[in-house]
Amino acid sequence: MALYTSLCDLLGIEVPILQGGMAWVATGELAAAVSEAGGLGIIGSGNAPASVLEAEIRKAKELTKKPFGVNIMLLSPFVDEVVDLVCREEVRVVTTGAGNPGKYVDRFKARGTKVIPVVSAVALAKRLERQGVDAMIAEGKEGGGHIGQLTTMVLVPQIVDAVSVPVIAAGGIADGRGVVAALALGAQGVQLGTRFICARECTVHSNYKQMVIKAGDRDTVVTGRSTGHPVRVLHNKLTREFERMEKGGATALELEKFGAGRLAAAVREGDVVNGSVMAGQSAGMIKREETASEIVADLIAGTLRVIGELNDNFIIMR
Ligand code: TUI
Repeated sequence: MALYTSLCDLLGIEVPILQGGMAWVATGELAAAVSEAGGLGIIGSGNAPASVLEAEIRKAKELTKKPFGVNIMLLSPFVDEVVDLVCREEVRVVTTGAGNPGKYVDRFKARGTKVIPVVSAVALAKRLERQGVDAMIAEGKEGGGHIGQLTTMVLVPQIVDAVSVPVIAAGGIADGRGVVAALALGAQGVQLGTRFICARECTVHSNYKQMVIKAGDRDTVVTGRSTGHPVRVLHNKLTREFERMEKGGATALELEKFGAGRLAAAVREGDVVNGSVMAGQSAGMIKREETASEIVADLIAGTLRVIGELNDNFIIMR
């Protein structure tokens, strides 16, 4: 991984693998386990108030001395208090999702916190580079949760060409083949969410993990397009009802009310029938629960194996 040391140096990590800061799912335990394994663990703040996030940051600080990050979900009603907390706690890395973090960038930078927004289009990437972000996560629509319009395959090279900060690829990456593909597209690192849902240290309800493990290639759907906030989830009774409401012309407010609390119900109570089981299309590739350290080791071994195979085949072709 010597080629990819600049991103690792920037973040103080050993391997260029980030764990997505998934709302409710990415707790202090999971983030600490990924950081201990040499990657960057990231706590998800989602829609939670700062007091909930504070407990997770404390937990992560008890479990690891290595750097970890916090994801700030910019649609959250608590975003300002979460930003204050992250500054107070001197979190080393902040990722953002579901919006433009521009107005917060200067505050983070003044404290030496690295700022890494998720982007799903070139225009925002260019704007944020001008505002001084340290790197960017280009997330394609194969990913779970809130998504943009473009696939990873076309988004990553266009972002890489548009900016000069390091780009981290996300969306649809679950093994060494995906890591090599991302590096080939010009990314300097990868972020995985769905595979880490099935990490042993991930505290989601076992029903949630089992649903990801059992999922096949076509088991995710995208709901919420009519609200302007499309979300990829595993299909269930909730998604069928949501689709019926969207087709019937329900307003964004009605849909928002109907969807409220559904992710927490799936994550905490294991309600995978009426709850929102957010996961990416890579769910079909995930076969078992493993420790975070086994996942990171498998990603690195897979990456090196695929690079070796490509090299060997190229020599034979010639
Ligand atoms: O943020 C995510 N994934 C998420 S957030 C979340 S919680 C939620 N629940 C219901 C509705 C909405 C959110 C669950 N999963 N991923 C990162 C991500 N960010 N993907 C796409 C974007 C994005 C989209 C638009 C980033 C910036 C953006 O810019 C809009 C603008 O203002 O220019």
